[in-house]
Order: sequence, then C-alpha cells, then structure tokens
Amino acid sequence: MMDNASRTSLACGRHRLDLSFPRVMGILNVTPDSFSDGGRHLVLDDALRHAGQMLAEGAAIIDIGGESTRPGADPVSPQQELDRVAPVVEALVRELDALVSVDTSNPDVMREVASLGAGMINDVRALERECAMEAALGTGLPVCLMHRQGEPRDMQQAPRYDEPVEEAVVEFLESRLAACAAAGLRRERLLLDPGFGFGKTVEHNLRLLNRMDRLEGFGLPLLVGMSRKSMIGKVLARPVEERLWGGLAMTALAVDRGARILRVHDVGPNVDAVNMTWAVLKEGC
Ligand code: PT1
Repeated sequence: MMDNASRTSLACGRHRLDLSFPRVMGILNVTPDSFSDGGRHLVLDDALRHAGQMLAEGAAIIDIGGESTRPGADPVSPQQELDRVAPVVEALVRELDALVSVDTSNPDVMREVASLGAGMINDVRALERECAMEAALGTGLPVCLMHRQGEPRDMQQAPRYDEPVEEAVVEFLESRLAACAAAGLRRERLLLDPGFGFGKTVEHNLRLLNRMDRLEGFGLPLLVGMSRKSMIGKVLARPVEERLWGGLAMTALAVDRGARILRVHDVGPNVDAVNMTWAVLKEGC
C-alpha cells in the first residue's frame, strides 16, 4: 500500500512534483504555425522565452507538443515530430532546468526525449500505439493516460456514446490501467485525464466536468485540459482569443472536483484561479 507522501508527489526524472495541491502545466506548442519565423534558433529563442515566462508565472510543468491533436488536425511523421520537439526539450532542460512533459504518442519520441531529460509523458492515445507501452515503460517516467474517442482528424464528427459519457471514460481508463499493469508499468507512475474535447459534444464535456468524482475512485492524480477549447467557445459564443474568462470558471470547478494538474495556455490567471479555489477548499492559504 502506498503511503500518503508517495501518493501526493510524483518522481519525474530529476524532478519531484509535489501534488499535495493543484499545479498548473503550461502549454508550449511547437507545431508549424509557431514556425512562421523560419530559422531554428529563432524558434528555440521564442520557445525559451515563452517557457521562461510561464515558469515565472507559476507553471510547475511545461508541456511540449509537436503534433497538433486538436479536432481536424492531420498527423505528422515521427521524424518531423522528433525534429520539432527534441531541440526544445533539450533547451528547456539545459537553460531553465524545467520539468518538461512531452505530448506524444510516438515511441521513438518518448525514448529520445527521456534521454534528453524530459520528466513526464503525456499521451493522448493512452499508450495504444504499437510499441508505445514498451517505450514508455523503458523511460521510467510518469505517464498521463487520456480518454479519447476516435482520432483528431474526425473525432468531432457527431460523437456519441451508448452509456453516460463518464462511464465510457471510466471503462476505457480501467482497461488501459489493466494493460499497463500487465506490461509492468507501475500504477504509481500513472496520471489520468478524461480528455475534454476528444470525441465529445459540448454536453458530454459539461457532464464529464460535473462527474469527475467518478475518476477520483482510481486514486491517481487527475490532469485536465480545457483551456481555450471549443466547448467554452460554444457556450459563450467567443472566438478562441476570448475564452480565458470562461476557462477560469472551468479551472475553478475542475479543482473543486479533484483535478491536480491543469493544462493551460494562460498560466498567470490560471495560477490565481487555482490558488484561490484551493484556499476556499482548505479554508486557508
Ligand atoms: C488534454 C489535451 C492534451 N488537449 C492532455 N493532453 C490537447 N493530457 C492536447 C477544441 O475542442 O485535454 N489533455 N493535449 C488539445 N486538444 C484539443 C481538443 C484542442 C479539443 C482543442 C479542442 O477546441
């Protein structure tokens, strides 16, 4: 049986992540649109500056992604993904000593970034890709397992579930936990994520946020990503650049419902929302 201390902190390579209170993960995209400046060092400079700012604003983790998994996105080749992500991981580890998580489903990327000092694997495909389980196991790093239905390219084309969405999420995560256990990936290394916006209607997403308590039974840290997503856009009729305030409401509710890592674009405002919500829940600062 795990003691309380090991349950509330996570060994992430050279870092130990204290999860006795909710933490913010800052999103750093290195997908082509962020490459508009061309040259590699410009991209690196930009990534370092952005990550440094997120850390200064209170991010505990920087999540680097080289493949967009947003609805409608096309897949990228493994080599392309590695070329985008590896130099950024290396720079953030060397220059900022940051706790870096890498948003990838690709086994080669997992192995490579682990050797460069990444501290966590964030796989929206929950280690379902061929060889991903073995690769993740070999890194020794914690892994976030996320629920999704379908693939990014078409997952938002009329998603439907035969049962309440939270039951589908729980069943899926149970089966992935069983697969991890069978492969020898220890439970202490796992985090869970309901996967907001991955094959879900607005109603599914809203219901899932209300029923997050169903996931607390797993006894594993919960990660959520809702920042700037279309669910907020649809409820409020706001374009992507005007979704911060709605997102802060979601952050506060997610913390109340047990989320321990909030994956967001706007770190400073979300850190305040998290800390304020936590103060209310704890009745102290
Ligand atoms: C997430 C997540 C992620 N989301 C984790 N990793 C994205 N662990 C990427 C929209 O509806 O929630 N958890 N990595 C981004 N994916 C989306 C999905 C972006 C939906 C936008 C939407 O707008």
